Amino acid sequence: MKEVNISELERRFQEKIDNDIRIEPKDWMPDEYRKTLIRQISQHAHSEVVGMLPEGNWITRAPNLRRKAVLLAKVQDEAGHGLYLYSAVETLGADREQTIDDLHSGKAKYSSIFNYPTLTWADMGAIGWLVDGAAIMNQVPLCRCSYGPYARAMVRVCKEESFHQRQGFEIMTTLAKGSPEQKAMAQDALNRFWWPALMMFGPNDADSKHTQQSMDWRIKRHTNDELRQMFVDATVPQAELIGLTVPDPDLKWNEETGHYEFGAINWDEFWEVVKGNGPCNKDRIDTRRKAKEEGLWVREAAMAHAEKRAKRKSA
Ligand code: FAQ
Repeated sequence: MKEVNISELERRFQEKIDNDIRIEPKDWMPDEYRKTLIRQISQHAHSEVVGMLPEGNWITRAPNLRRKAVLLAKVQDEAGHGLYLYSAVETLGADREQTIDDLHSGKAKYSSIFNYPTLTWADMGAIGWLVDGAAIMNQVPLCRCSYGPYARAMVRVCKEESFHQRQGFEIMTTLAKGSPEQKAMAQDALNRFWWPALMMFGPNDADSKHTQQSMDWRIKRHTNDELRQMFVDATVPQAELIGLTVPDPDLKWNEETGHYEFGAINWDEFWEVVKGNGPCNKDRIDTRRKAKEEGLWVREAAMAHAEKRAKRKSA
């Protein structure tokens, strides 16, 4: 067989990327491309799984049966997203258990947003509307990501996130139209989740160490700031529609650019949360660790059952 040197492989790889031909698991890829994908997709998977916790706390306290059933379905969808994403990480040669252990040891990151507490029912509305809204803004372009398994997982994830966003907006609309106390609860949830939702998009472009390379590889199709701006432009009119106020005194429409200008993000707070010092970081990781420990007997029983069946089949 003809020997192909690395620079030729790299040239062919980049040519595929430039022509929007998907990279598949068995294709040659540079180590750094593989590493970047493992990092981003595993962080994304962890975010889905940790993201179940703030909402999971409200399943037993949902105000009626319909709300309970819908929230339960949403949280189950998030578990499903985690599973597709962990599978996508495995196609890159990463070990799923190791990836999860890295989350539990505090080595791996997950989205900053899930380290804030959910204090009232209105927070379920704010999370669906703002957090899923931000997730969709970020993830729709990922459906065109250059790595096939990630891009395909995103198609289904985005369909489900879209339902999640609508359920959140519907909760907020109902509360905003309700009693003065209910409207105040919705406003309070918006006040607490607005800025953390803007932080979800990651640091400003000038401070984002991975964006340029990820754009060159067509993993990311937009920069963090571009996506954040798209989110603000889409969401401010929604808040106005339901009579809520975005908690930003510097927010104003710029007629010339056709975009909203918004105030400064507290990046110190963001990095503190990312470093593990947010209000709920410790609680979230402890809960995940406990779930793994307490689920050990289920995994062992499933393995024993599978081994027994395999033995019976081969006998
Ligand atoms: N939180 O150079 P960049 C969801 C880290 S899913 C924590 O800009 P990149 C569904 C970043 O990892 C939400 N860390 O990095 C749901 C990097 O650290 P590293 C999750 C953050 O990768 C809804 C460093 O800062 N979505 O919500 C954050 O180019 C409701 C420098 O940053 C995804 O994961 C942050 N917010 O851009 C579930 C989408 N931002 O790795 C339940 C896929 C940045 O060097 C309920 N991911 N960092 O140690 C992405 O699009 C990208 O990875 C970004 C970051 C945009 C998150």
